[in-house]
Amino acid sequence: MFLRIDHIGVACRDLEEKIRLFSDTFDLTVVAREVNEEQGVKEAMLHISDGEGGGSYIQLLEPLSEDSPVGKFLAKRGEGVHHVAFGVRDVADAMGKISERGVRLLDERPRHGSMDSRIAFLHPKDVGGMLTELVQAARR
Ligand code: CMX
Ligand code: CO
Repeated sequence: MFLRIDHIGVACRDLEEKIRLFSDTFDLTVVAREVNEEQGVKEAMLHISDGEGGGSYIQLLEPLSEDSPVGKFLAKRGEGVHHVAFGVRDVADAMGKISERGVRLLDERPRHGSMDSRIAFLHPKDVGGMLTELVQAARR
């Protein structure tokens, strides 16, 4: 079902500071920056490599408000890995299969993600405590 790891999402208090840290430490380049109001984040994608169906990235996330998913996470757990995102060929198809296997979906239908991808989240309590995102990358 999974093509590759699309990205690791990292919760940050200060996006610009963490962009400098990750790009300087690992020689990574920012390939996209956006504000996603629906997800409550200001974010940057740092490119690692290209693979089947899309690339692999580190996604740095700063919350737009304290009551957003990343805002709550920072208050509860502090900075660090927030979620793991897997690349799939067809996000709606993957959502259907995973839901039939008893895992709760946090999204009823795919939403807009970074770089025009289509995304959906799975409940962390049903995936061993790991907040999991499915990503169908935009066609290039
Ligand atoms: N990883 C693992 N577990 C997590 C978690 C995370 N990132 N966030 C919350 N949890 C756990 C909590 O610790 C809590 O467990 P306990 O009951 O044992 O304490 C449980 O899940 C419920 O958490 P909560 O704080 O009561 O509930 P929230 O209102 O914070 O909701 C969640 C949690 C996962 C449902 C919500 O964050 C969500 O819908 N996330 C999906 C959307 C998202 O994260 N968007 C930002 C990223 C956007 C992007 O990648 O593009
Ligand atoms: Co993500």
